[in-house]
Parts: sequence; structure tokens; C-alpha cells
Amino acid sequence: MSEDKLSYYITTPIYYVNAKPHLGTAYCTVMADVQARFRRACGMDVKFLTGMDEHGEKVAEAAEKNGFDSPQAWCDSMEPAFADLWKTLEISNDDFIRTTQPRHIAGVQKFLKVLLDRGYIYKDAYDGWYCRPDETYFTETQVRHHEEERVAAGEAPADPEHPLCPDCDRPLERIKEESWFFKLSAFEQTLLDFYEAHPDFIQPETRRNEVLSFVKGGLKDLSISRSTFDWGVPFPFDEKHVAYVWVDALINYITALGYGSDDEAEFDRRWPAQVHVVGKDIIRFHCVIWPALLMAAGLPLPEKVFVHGFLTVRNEETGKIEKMSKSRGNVIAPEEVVELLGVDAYRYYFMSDVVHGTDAPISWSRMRQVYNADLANSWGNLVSRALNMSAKYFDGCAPARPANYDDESPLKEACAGVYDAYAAHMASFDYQDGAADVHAIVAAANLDIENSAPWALAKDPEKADELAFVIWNILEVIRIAAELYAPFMPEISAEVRRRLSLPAEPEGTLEELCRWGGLAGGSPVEKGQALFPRLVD
Ligand code: ME8
Repeated sequence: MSEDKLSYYITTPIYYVNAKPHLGTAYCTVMADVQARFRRACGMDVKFLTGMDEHGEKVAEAAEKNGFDSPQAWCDSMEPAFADLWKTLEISNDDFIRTTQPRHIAGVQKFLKVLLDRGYIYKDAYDGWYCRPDETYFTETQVRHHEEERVAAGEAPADPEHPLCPDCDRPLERIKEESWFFKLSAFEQTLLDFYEAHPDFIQPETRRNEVLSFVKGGLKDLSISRSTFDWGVPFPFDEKHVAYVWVDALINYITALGYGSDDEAEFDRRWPAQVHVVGKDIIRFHCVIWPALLMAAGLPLPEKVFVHGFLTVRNEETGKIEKMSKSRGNVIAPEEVVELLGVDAYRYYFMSDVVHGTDAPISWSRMRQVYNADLANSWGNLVSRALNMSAKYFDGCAPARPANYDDESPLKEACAGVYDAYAAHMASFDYQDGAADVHAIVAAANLDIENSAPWALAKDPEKADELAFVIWNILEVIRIAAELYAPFMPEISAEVRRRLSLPAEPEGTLEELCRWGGLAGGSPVEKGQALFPRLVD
């Protein structure tokens, strides 16, 4: 931690413990990891948070169903599934919050007290619709509207006792109980004013429009407590009630910074967060309810919510494209993809080939195609050819930086401006174009090998300087590309640095490292094994 560095606080959703993480959960976590690594490389003081959402009726039920003595024991048994996968996938989170930790419970209780003191919560009777799988409440109007739409689309009317959930189409239940309510309705105009004043708050733009029309449709007060089960954070002023799981979960973003503890220094320094990365399924919670809760508590709002789409798969029986989800039972285990591609190529595929704002179909054939084209044939091939030639022509070493290294050359030109373009793309989560920026310099270096034919220069002793200039230029591109690819493929970049005898930890900011001329050369290079052995069908 350094006081003079700019703080960058980035979060993922905290995932439900009831099922192991799958490609979808990993997709979001890797996306946040790439951003965290990019920001660290830019010299920022990053805090990257992920964690587990452990409360709620469903968790208590799952514990019992799975024969655990307590919901806590069930949650503890699930923790390694997350921790191990994040380790495998090279997730560089700085903290891992669990909503059953005392630090979190203390913070939620403080938050609820603040809401009470500021007059934004009240007790009343709740009578309405509840989606148990989604743990979401719906108003009569929302439910009626959804039913009308379904029937108009030719679907059979639902059982009136159990109309279908507007989000997931599973049967709803009627719930009648005493509950604490949050005055969400009081924030309708304040939220609209906020979105207006902060046009970048919700990204991408399509998601922002979705939120605007939802809020303009009117906000109802929200039930925020349950009294029919006890697996949750007790209300400090009404112990019969536990916090509604979403209100409990959202507060993790501040409890992880010490909100509600004896020392709130980190909270004061890092809040508001720079970005919450979430999937489109939880957009209302993050873009409507969470901002309103923060406003009610008198706290500043996060700078941005970046909303990504779903990874989808085709249902073999119906032929329909569906969201990959635990409850639909159509998930692919990340380990299967890692087995095919390796970790870094796994990360590269999902981050560079999927447009992050929209839904994306997953296909094994596309994974192979991207791997072979971008990694085996392009990046891997460049590294292997260049290191091989360097070792062969320069006695196992890289040529020393030539005196005329700064002369105009096709590769120097290809690298001019690459950092600026890449940084702008990466900062806006446009990883596809960020990766394409790097791919372009790699392709230029591969082309340059063909054009300058070092093997021919090597035959002519009078062309020794020219050969050194050509090989140094190519190695310089490799050095820069390794730094730019590092947020996507940290292990491979570390390996490339090692093979070039560069320091294991890059010295300087990414911008500095991308300046032409950084490679001193003269040190041993190691050809090594193929970084990305070609995949055959
Ligand atoms: O909603 N494609 O947890 P969750 C892409 N505990 N991303 C997907 C996905 C898919 N098919 N399926 C899931 C919860 N995700 C709450 C969050 S936060 C205060 C509380 C990702 O385990 C996506 O990011 O259901 C989605 O928003 C998240 O997993 C939901 O995870």
C-alpha cells in the first residue's frame, strides 16, 4: 500500500455458495482480474475483492439436504471450491469476503442502524410474490404484466396460485409476513438525477437504458427482512428479523473495507469503489437498490457498474440458447476448458473473444480456433522463432541494443501508440480491442521476419549489423507484447520475461515499459518448449 498511488477498488459479485463455481462465475472473476492486473501494471494501488454470499433460506436448506450439522459447516465445505479455482485461474484478489465473517456482520448491523436513524426503514406487513430460487420480491403489477406478455406470446396461462417469475419463469410463492421495509420509493427522482449527472455510471449504454426505464416505471418500497428463518444477519434492533439476503450481500463492498469496524481508515481511503463488475442478472440490485441504500445511509456511490452478458449454451433437447446456470444444470466446469487450453489460453479466449456487454455462445470449436490462430500460430510462433534465431546467430544471447536502435523501422512504427490505444480499450473493458492491439504488433513482427529474412542476412558477414538490428527489433516487440498480454496471460508473460533474461517483476509502469528501446540485450535467451503447442482436432 502506498499513499501516493491512486487507489483503484474493483469488485466481483460475491457468489452463492450452493453450487461450485462454473464457467459463468469464472468469466466474471477473470474479467475483474484482468482489469485489476492492468491497473496494477499502470501503477495504481489496487484492491480487488471477491467472495462468497453465505446467508439465506436456500443455503440453510442446502446444508440440511446435504447432511451438514449447520449452514456454516456447509459454507465452510464449499469455500475450497472457490479458493482453489481462483488459484488455478491465477485470480489475484487481495481479499476474499464471506458474509458470515464477524467483520461483515458488524458492518451490516451498523448500516441497518444508520438506515433506522435516518428514517429510511419501517416495519409493516408484507403480502406479495417471492421467487425463492432468485430470492427476489415482485409486485402484483410486475407479475400481472409478465403473465399478460406470456399469454400474448401464445404461452399457456400459469396457475394463478403460482404465477411465473418475471425474471426466470419459475413459479412464484405468495408470502405474507411482518417485515422491515426500505423506502426505495423515496429515491426514484434522486436516482434519475444521479444517472443523468453521471452518464458513465452504468456501462454499457444498453444496460443504462434498461435501468432508466425500470426506474421511470416507478419504485416500490422493498421488504428487507425475513422472520421465518434465522440464517442471516439479525437486525440489531429487532432480533426476530434477519436481513434480506440481497441487502446483506450488497453491503459486502463496504464491510470488506472495514466499514462498521473500529478502524474505518481503509473505508475512508478507498470508498467509493471505482467499479463493481456484475452480470446482467443482478443489474437492478447494483444499479438501483444499492445506490439507493447508499444514498439513504449518506454514503457516496460507486463510480461505475460494469455489466456483462451471459455465457450461453444450446439446450440439446429444445434447441434453445440458454444462459449457462447452476439451476438449469447446463454448466461446463472450468477445469474441462483448462484441460484443453491451459490456464492462460483459457483466460485469453474468454477475455478476447467475447464482447463483454452482450451474451455470448460458448463453443469448443471456437476455443480451438482462437487458440491456434492467436496463440499457437501467432504469439507462440513469434516467440519461438525469434528466440531460436537470436540464440543461433548471437551465441545463445539477445543482440545488444544497437546504437541505432531508435532509427525508424517498421516495428518501431507498429509499436508507436500501441500503449495509448491498448490502455484506452482496457480501461473501458473493451478487452477484445485491447487484445487486438497487441495482436497487431505481434503480427507485424511475424511479417517482419518474413520480409527481412534474418537467415539470409546471417550468411553475409557484411550484414552483421543489419542482422543485429532486425533481431533486436523483433525481440523488442516481444518484450513489449509480453507486458501488454500480461493481464490476460500472466504466467506466459512471466515465462517470456524469463526466457529473455528480464527481471521477474517488471520495473516501471506499463506505459514506461512500452517505450521503445527498453531491451538492453546481450543476455542469454532460452528457446524452451512451445508456449502453445498446436491443438489438433
Ligand atoms: O447473484 N454467464 O450470486 P451468483 C456469465 N450472490 N456470467 C455468469 C453466468 C453466465 N452464464 N452465470 C453466473 C449472486 N454468472 C449473488 C450476488 S453480489 C452483492 C451478490 C456470474 O452465484 C455473473 O457475474 O448467482 C452473475 O452476475 C453472477 O455470476 C451471479 O452469481
